Amino acid sequence: MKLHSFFITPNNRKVEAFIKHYDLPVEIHQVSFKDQEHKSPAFLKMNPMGKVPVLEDGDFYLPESNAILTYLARKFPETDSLPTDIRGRAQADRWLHWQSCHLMPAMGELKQAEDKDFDILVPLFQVLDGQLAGRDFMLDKLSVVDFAIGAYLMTKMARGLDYSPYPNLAAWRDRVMRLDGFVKTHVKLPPAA
Ligand SMILES: N[C@@H](CCC(=O)N[C@@H](CS)C(=O)NCC(=O)O)C(=O)O
Repeated sequence: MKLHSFFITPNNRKVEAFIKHYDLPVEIHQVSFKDQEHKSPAFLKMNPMGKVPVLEDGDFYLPESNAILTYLARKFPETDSLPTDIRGRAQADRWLHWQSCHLMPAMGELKQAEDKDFDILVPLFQVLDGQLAGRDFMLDKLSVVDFAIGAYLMTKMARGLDYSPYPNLAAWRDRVMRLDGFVKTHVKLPPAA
């Protein structure tokens, strides 16, 4: 199995962190953005969107980071990282969709904005803080959801935010940052020239 990735972005890092955390037998191939490898005909056969990550499992190609996480969780059930009961699974899906539909667009908008108004994150952080009250992880125990959301709160921009008004979120973020998978995928970039 092979993951086509570009380590620096949260959608890729969440999958790389999951693979490394559970030491899964998945080769990680870093796509060359510089050479536009992700727009090549061979790559577009795997993902016509021309985006990473993509998981290659034999003749099966799967784009979309959260779909990859749940596929890997089911392929390797020993990770015990995705609930199997109908309601638990629905809650996992709910938070994965929340990450793609609410957290990612807000973070993306902020990244582009010249005058950064971080207030856009307040309702989202309040929701996370509420969910994490009395819980160590988003779904009580470690799951794909912690990887999906965690990666977004470890970007360069997210590292500069003040989490002190959200104590449950702050404690969870510290906990998740210390997971093996995130430690192993932490990249220190040189300061911009
Ligand atoms: N919803 C997709 C987003 C994938 C995505 O936007 N990938 C970006 C990197 S995070 C990419 O490949 N950008 C290169 C491009 O669009 O040319 C996912 O969760 O995997």
